Amino acid sequence: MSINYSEKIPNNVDLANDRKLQRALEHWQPRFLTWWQEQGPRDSSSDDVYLRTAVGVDAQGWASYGYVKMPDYRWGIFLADPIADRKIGFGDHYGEPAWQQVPGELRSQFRRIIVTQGDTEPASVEQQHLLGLTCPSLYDLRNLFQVNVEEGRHLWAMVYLLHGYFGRDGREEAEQLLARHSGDRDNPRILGTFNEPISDWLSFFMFTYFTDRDGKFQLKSLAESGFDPLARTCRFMLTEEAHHMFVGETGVGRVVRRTLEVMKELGTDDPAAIRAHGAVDLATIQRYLNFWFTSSLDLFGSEVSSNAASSFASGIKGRPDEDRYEDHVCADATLELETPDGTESVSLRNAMNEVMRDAYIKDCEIGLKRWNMQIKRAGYDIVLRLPSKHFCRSIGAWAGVPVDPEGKLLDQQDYDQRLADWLPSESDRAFVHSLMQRVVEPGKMAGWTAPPDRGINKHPVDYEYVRLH
Ligand code: BYC
Ligand code: FE
Ligand code: FE
Repeated sequence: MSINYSEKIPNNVDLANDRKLQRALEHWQPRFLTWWQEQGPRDSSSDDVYLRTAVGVDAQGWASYGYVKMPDYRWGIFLADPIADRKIGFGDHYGEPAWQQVPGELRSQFRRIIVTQGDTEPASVEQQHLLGLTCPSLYDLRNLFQVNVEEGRHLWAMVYLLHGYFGRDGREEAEQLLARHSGDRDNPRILGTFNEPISDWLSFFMFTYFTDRDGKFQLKSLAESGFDPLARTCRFMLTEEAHHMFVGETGVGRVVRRTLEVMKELGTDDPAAIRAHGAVDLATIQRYLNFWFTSSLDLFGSEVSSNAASSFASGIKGRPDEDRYEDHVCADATLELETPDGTESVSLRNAMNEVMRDAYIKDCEIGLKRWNMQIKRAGYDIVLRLPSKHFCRSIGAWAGVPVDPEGKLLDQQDYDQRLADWLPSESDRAFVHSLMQRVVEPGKMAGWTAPPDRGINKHPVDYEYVRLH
């Protein structure tokens, strides 16, 4: 089905033939726009931004480019095409037809997961609210705004499900999605990472590399869901997600490249000298990486989780790329799990969060390899590393356990003393903040980052990606 852009809410779900749902969503729409004006990118509403908008879900349709003022962006509801006779691919209902409605007995579990997913999307926009004011280039500013409008659309995707399939409860949850705010003391966002400030661009690049990648894995596992509208919506969201992680991978890579240039120019790897020259030393980059990676590991939940087991058993949430596994039921399988008290054998269903976390960690390694290749080619013997998955955890079996980045258990006192070597200190943050100066001349880059290899949609790097007003 093609997307009807003459409607208030572009969609490929035949909204025009469901007047009640259409009215409910049109009622929510102005609230979303008010939220966007208040919590979205600051002072950006009259800028013309070179953005990609989805005009169809097929290979050609989903990436149509042009200048848009963000409040006029066409946030729409798009589901990937249905798969005929789709069957549930895992758990106790393996092989049964996928559901077009939410089974009554699974309603509250589905609602909780959809709300949690939906909550992260506007949260990230709130976290990035002020970043535009200190953009390192117009190219980066445009990418920030692209990520922001798409996270806004991801919120729409979840609100559509809440309104369409969860009645009054769903409508109430949709209101709450605009009422909670990132970092709000009284009414914060649901998951930890989404209450952390993203007040500098190094954090933004780490967040889009590590935290959007949690998004990729959670969406992949929900794309397996027995509830077909959820699966289809997540499949389409994943096509957009790739760009967010691209922004993170190339963003960190460019910071590293600039640091290497400065190291070469100065003939030293002394952090103080590099900083004095306006670049970020590799040790600081490593500390930022440690922070965002470990915070994102917590997003997978506890190693042993009855929630995870019941989501898998009942067909709510599968494993990312479920068809790569042989056993889709996992009734008797077990997993050896490392806990602070030694190795424990647990039922695989209970360990699904850990299975996902391990797949995620493997995926995280790819960017590190690329960044390290640059460092090696520049002739330096320094390696960026992912810390142990037990380091600095706040959720699960390792929460609060004093483990160093190599995974070694330490005395609490020892650990506390060395933490500043491993995580960004106040002075690291103050230094990184001091670099954040706005650069908006087309093609110009802030001194702490290298330019990208190429521009967007075949345009040159010095294209006027945002026309500021
Ligand atoms: N912080 O059994 P447990 C994205 C809660 S990112 C705070 O261990 P479970 C995006 C948990 O909610 C993808 N609380 O875990 C990225 C539960 O609370 P209740 C987001 C946490 O339930 C960038 C309790 O602890 N999508 O899209 O198996 C930009 C015990 O839970 C945390 C999803 O997460 C935490 N880190 O799994 C924009 C998918 N971890 O219910 C967007 C939907 C756990 O007892 N969510 N808790 O009050 C889920 O599937 C699951 O809720 C979780 C947790 C994987 C998050
Ligand atoms: Fe998203
Ligand atoms: Fe994203």
